[in-house]
Amino acid sequence: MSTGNDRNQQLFDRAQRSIPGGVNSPVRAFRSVGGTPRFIERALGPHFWDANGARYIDYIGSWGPMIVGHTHPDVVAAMHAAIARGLSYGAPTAGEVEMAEEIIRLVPSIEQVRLVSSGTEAAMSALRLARGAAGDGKGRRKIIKFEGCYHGHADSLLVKAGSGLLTFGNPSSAGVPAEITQHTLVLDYNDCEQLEDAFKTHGDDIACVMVEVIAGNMNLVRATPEFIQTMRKLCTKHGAILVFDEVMTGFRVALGGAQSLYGVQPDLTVLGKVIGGGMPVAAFGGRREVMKHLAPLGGVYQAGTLSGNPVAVSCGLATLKLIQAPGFYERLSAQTGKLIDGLVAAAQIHDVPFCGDFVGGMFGIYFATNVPQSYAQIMATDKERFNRFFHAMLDRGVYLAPSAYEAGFVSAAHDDEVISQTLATAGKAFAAVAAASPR
Ligand code: KE4
Repeated sequence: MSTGNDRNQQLFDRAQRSIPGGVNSPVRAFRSVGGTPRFIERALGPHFWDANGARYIDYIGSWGPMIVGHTHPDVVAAMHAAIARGLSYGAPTAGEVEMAEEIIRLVPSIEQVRLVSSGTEAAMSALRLARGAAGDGKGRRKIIKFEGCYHGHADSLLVKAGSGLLTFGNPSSAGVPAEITQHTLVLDYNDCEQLEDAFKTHGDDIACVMVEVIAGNMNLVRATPEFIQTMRKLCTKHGAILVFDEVMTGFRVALGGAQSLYGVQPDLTVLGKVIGGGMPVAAFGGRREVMKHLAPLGGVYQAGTLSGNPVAVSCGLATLKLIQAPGFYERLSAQTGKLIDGLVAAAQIHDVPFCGDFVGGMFGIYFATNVPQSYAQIMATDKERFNRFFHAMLDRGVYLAPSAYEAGFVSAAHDDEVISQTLATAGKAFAAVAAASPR
């Protein structure tokens, strides 16, 4: 039991009696960084407050959705109006059509789209659709994903690399039978040669390649343009479906997502986070030729009680409207750049090996000399120094992602004052890191 008057610890002790690990999503338990998770009571703009009333500058933004800042008045007003009309009908609504049309207009590779309630559900459904539609609708079983990329927790995607290169994957979670993962090939991110070899060996059996074009689940790691162009070329040649998982990067790194930055069109795109603005809205969509295989038109089944929920969609639509303001992404990118440049400068003053990278409103920070370009290089970064830095920042009111292997997020509400407060705090945090672990 907790002692003292730390409400976070009291709530955490209580939560662990009724919820496994005391949380509803594992990363929130602080197991990677240690310490007591903060139970958040309210949020506004770039800040949120914990159960002790302590204020933090928030750099997780609910892991991406809160791109316009917390409790934006336009978003709150839109939701209040929707709530007053009813919460859920289980029947189509005009708002869903408007949302679908907005997504199609903003993401040119998407000709038709289906709304669901989570990124996991969207990625799982896109995978099933790809398997059903591949090979001109004859269907295929094998899929390719990449080590370090996360696409939610559907069984086929909870896979770690096979024992040798080009051997099919093994479950990365208990409860997933090997029969489920035997068709999943896990390759190295940014390794074009492996990709070429995989298609040489399995080409016409491959249903799809699923990738985070800018990976955000092994910290931030950019795909090389060659890597993405190679997978586009190979999928086209072999009749495989190319799936971009843009749950995190969609409307986060640019209005058109990562695919607009790389100039490569996938066959399917998976979306989430920002399109819900903090409410449970996700989506998968793409070429009409592929989407026509989805029920009720085709044989690939997918369904959902709360898919396209009117209150959630009202939040998403209000968010999508705000991010289309002229100069939104230029301003967002400028603020993220000030953050990263300032952190790098602060680390240099204290002689701490550190670097950073960012794309739009998404960033990676690394206790390493060079920006990592692969899963192996991410794994070689200094986790202990990250954890020290994390707590030194948290204790001073700056909340970073509680893991060295997650990306961070800036919102439109992170103005110059907030960024300069963050950098002043970072100076103290890097001093603490240097004192605790001199080079
Ligand atoms: P959800 O089921 O959590 O909505 O989305 C799964 C998902 C799919 N694809 C990508 C690229 C994702 O980043 C995610 C979820 N991202 C994590 C952050 N690493 C969500 C945070 C969490 O798991 O609590």
